[in-house]
Amino acid sequence: MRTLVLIPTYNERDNLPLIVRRLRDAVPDADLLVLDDSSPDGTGDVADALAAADDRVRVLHRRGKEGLGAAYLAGFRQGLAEGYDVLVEIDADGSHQPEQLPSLLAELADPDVALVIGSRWVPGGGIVNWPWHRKLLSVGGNAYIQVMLGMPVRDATAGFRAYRADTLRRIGLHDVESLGYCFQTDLTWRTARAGLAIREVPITFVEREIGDSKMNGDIVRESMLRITRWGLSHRGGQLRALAPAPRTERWESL
Ligand SMILES: Nc1nc2c(ncn2[C@@H]2O[C@H](COP(=O)(O)OP(=O)(O)OP(=O)(O)O)[C@@H](O)[C@H]2O)c(=O)[nH]1
Ligand SMILES: [Mg+2]
Repeated sequence: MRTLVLIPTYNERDNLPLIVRRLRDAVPDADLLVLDDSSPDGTGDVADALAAADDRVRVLHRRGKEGLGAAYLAGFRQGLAEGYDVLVEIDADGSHQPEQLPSLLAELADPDVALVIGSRWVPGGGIVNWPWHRKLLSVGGNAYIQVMLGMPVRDATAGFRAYRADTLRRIGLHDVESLGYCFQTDLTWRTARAGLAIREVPITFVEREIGDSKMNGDIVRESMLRITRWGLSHRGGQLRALAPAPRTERWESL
């Protein structure tokens, strides 16, 4: 399967060479596409140098910081146009370990599987070096998603994933509005609603050692708002389906 690994970057100058080297070792047959939002720290130049030294590495330079979702959408568009079979998402900061990517890709060998998520919250998965408040945010966020959307997924916010290209074509990307990390939940929800199979494999998430997090209050608020909206519409639909048919319809059928 032709595989394209998408690596979004914003100020990851020191992390990018490390993740690219680890990916080239772990999945030598995959192509890599760096999605850089004109990082002020010069990550784009570092990416260009890596691309110049290796035919399998390319860079998509974007105008400015537009959020993780927008960067991935641009990468998906390019990967689908180029005919890749599998599109992978991975953070540039070392939190997702390239050495665990083959175990995600192995699950896609089953043609019924549409999306594989590297999960922190299935048996065998875990987190190294996260402070308690980040764990709480992840556990709480996933619990809220369960209550509102009822998806059979333990780690719907996870950003280490492998999509079958067909899945992205089927779920429709033209009207995705999520900008921040909510993008991950959004696409998980679309995949589940399309009736496609999602599988989770355990991963160990390692907190970044170099550079700064881009997580902020706006990102959390966007997730809360959108998930609440999707949940109300979903649960409302379930309630309407349970309600008895209106009287007039019963008279008509007499
Ligand atoms: N192109 C692009 N990449 C982004 C943007 N925001 C975040 N990223 C990248 O997305 C990945 C995840 O972002 P992080 O800042 O590590 O967020 P996080 O993993 O939730 O936070 P930490 O655990 O603190 O690292 C990293 O590779 C970032 O460089 C963005 O607006 N545009
Ligand atoms: Mg990170």
